[in-house]
Amino acid sequence: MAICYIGLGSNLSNPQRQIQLAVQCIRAHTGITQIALSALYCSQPMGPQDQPDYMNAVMAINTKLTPIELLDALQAIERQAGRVRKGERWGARVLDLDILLYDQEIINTPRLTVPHYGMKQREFVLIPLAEIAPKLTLPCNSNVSTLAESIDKNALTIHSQLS
Ligand code: PH2
Ligand code: MG
Ligand code: MG
Repeated sequence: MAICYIGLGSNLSNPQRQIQLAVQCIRAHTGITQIALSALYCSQPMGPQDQPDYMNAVMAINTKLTPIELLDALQAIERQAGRVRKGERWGARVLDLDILLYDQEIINTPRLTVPHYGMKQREFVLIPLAEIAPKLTLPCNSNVSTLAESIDKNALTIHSQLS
């Protein structure tokens, strides 16, 4: 069993509903058990500014899936939500499910980079992550709360609690 952290994001087609549905799909997977779920946060878009604000959350899970099996499962949920990959970097999306951490593993393959390459620079990842796992340390030895306290909040706000 591995402990993993998943970043959830959406800024199209009722983002709050997309995130709540994705949470339910992840919980429904037989190989995954939820350990913790952050609040739902409203965040300013990172990247192109001509796109709607995002909703973001982070979920902690226990899983018997391998990293690639987990990636396949999350991408299937993204597709089910109607996501089409347009290739625009940091562009608008119906649903984005990112593996942030898989235990303390470091994975560098063409399909998968773990820890997520941008997580230490993103307030919409670090702050929800610190909410549910303040004592967590990354493979690089950085403490999540310390990173979250020193990052620019960029107008990040708690929108609501997920159920
Ligand atoms: N995801 C992106 C690009 N920009 N901005 C916010 N606020 N939240 C995201 O999840 C996000 C983003 C691509 O994955
Ligand atoms: Mg992403
Ligand atoms: Mg992604």
